Amino acid sequence: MATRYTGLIDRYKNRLPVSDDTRVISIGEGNTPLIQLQNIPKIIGKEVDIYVKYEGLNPTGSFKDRGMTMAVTKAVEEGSQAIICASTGNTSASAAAYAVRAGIKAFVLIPEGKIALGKLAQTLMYGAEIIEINGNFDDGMSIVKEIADHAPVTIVNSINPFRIEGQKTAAFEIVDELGDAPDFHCLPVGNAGNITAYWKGYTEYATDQGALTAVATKRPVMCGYQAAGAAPFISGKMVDNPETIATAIRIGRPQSWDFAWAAQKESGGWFDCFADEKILEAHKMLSRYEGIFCEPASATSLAGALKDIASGKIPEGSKIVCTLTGNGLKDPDTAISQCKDAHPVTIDATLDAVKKAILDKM
Ligand code: AN7
Repeated sequence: MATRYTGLIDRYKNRLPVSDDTRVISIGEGNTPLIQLQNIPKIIGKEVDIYVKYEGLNPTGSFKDRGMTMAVTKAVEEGSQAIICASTGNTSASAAAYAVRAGIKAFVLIPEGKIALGKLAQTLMYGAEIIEINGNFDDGMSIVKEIADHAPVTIVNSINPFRIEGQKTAAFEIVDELGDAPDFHCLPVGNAGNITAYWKGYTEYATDQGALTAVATKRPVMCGYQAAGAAPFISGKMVDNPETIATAIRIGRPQSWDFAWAAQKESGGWFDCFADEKILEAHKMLSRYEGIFCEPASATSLAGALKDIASGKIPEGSKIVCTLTGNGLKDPDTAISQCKDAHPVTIDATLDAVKKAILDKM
């Protein structure tokens, strides 16, 4: 029997709002690696079992593809000819790609000068209609929420419930691989769609909603981590001028505010926030100690896990999953600026010179 993987909608169609007649818009998203960390637990000297869900290996390099396959599939099913989103970069890249696949138009509102280079490159290549605004993500989001009354476009931000449906499959994959839910699930929080989606996925698997039988005996404690300059879940109120080097989560007015609080409360979890330096430290640790290159915002999940493991809030013996939401290649500028300690050498193209260069470094 052929086993070609054809995307998360095909894999989880029993638990998603599609029928046999639905034309599925897929680029093979999902099925991303759940990688067990080997070196970082030794370095921190704690008995913990940490996995990272490496969402940077989705077709456009971020977890957004999970929600986008579902949102664009439904938009097309409903006869939509165009989609729109506000974005800090990853949603726009994903929307642009899935619009191409569907043969419809994508409009993306992005904050001028605040999009990581790789995300801009992708969105340009996919041929989306890019609208740069003199404002931040939250400004774009508030316009997008009104635009559907004025133009024939479908919103594909995570306020579109089909986005959450698609993204919940990441929790399914984790439980399917581990055999049960982990004890703790750590993730970066920006607009708060993803924490909402994971909680929905874990809940469905633990409570036998959907077409299949319950596969998880429990749900994890949900830990949501933000950048200190963009941390409305820590201050308990919306933030007007969010700032962080982790531009993906430079968001002050999360749309899934109530859902995220529900996930935190129902799971017995918590929110915390980190200075940019701490986020970048975790970003570099993943590359230097595990060979895993994620984008800065993604590393917020590990920064949080490490702090809470060190304090004992996450006890030894725990099984922990950290979502790494996007690929490191998304933000080459921040990556390069993180590597001032690297000293590439330029030498003559001769055997002797190369030999000397190697022996000098041994
Ligand atoms: C790498 O692309 O909001 O809490 O417009 O790109 O579900 O918003 C991106 C969000 C974490 C936060 N990590 O997830 C956008 C956008 C990365 C991200 C988040 C984002 P949510």
